[in-house]
Amino acid sequence: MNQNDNASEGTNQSQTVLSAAQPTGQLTLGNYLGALRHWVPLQDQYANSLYCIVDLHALTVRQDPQELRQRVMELAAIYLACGIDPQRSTIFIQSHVPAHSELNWLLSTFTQMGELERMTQFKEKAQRHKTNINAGLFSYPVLMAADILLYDAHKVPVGEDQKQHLELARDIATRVNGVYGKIFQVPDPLIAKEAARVKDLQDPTKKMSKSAPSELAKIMLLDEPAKILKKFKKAVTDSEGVIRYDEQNQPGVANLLTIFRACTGQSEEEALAHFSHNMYGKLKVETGEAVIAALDPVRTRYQELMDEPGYLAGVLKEGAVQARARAEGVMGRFQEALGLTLDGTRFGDA
Ligand code: ATP
Ligand code: LTN
Repeated sequence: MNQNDNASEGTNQSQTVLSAAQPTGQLTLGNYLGALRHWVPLQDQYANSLYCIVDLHALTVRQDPQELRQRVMELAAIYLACGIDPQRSTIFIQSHVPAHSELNWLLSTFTQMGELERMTQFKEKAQRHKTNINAGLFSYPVLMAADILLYDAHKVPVGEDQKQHLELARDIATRVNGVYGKIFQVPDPLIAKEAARVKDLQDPTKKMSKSAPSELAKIMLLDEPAKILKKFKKAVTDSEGVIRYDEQNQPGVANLLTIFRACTGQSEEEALAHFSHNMYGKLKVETGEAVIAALDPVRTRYQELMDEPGYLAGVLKEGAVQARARAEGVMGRFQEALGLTLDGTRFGDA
């Protein structure tokens, strides 16, 4: 992982890591290579890790309630199957910790409309959705800032597409601290050096997105091996006929090389040497095979976990209890600073 230039000082062991994904459908290979697979080793490097299932963010698109419940459990199983260890990390559902919504409101009063208007993800999504461009979609990054600032997170491992949202979280935290003294920890993004933006297999100028309408465009984490191979065989490349790493002119080939390297651990030189004198067919098949090998243990473990719904519920319940307790410190500090407490408390608090 690439430590941000502004990374704050301090030992890892006393720092907190937080990240999240939306329960909006099965995760893609992009989510895995750009984000989730990096979460696992961070558990060894940092004392505290929190991994959230952001169901409130998912509501920016209309969800079927039954399906949303199912997807939350599936995402919890994916977290565990990827190697997030509930003994060391707090795994929880965003809406089960009401402080996320409360902090979201408070932070929205420290966020300028113009800042949100500049968010490229909002602009893209607003264009794509066409209808139901709701205020939640617009203020989505404020809720994300709340997720992070609520736990004094130092490091936030995410894919490249979240960089702008992280910048906003930093700006909001710095702004609040400038007025009231140190209320929030200013978080640093942790963006992977490799595969931080896995591309769509049918349009390699776009990121691989779980909401892409074309099935062939995306590899889902739980796809059967035969399906994975088929999708790679149909991946869009170009007519150059040469395997080299040129993101500008050969984005499809560059994407396949990136995925191949992320799944095999090979350097750019090794991968290029491996495929020298070969045609695209071999690159596609071997990339597919490398992905199958990388995802196989995740799929197997996922299936075992989905047969244990009681265990999954227990992990999420314990996670919510831990997260609620942790959120109290920051919320108390901020409420006090804003003048929302009377005699140091809020009526109705225990
Ligand atoms: P959508 O694609 O539907 O907009 P998403 O997959 O981007 O949703 P999340 O599920 O919240 O949204 O993403 C979880 C993590 O995966 C985030 O850290 C995000 O940066 C990362 N990620 C998503 N897509 C990619 C990609 N194509 N390459 C690398 N990382 C990605
Ligand atoms: N916005 C992110 C998901 C997300 C997140 C977070 C990531 C919501 N809250 C807090 C890291 C930390 C996305 O769309 N990928």
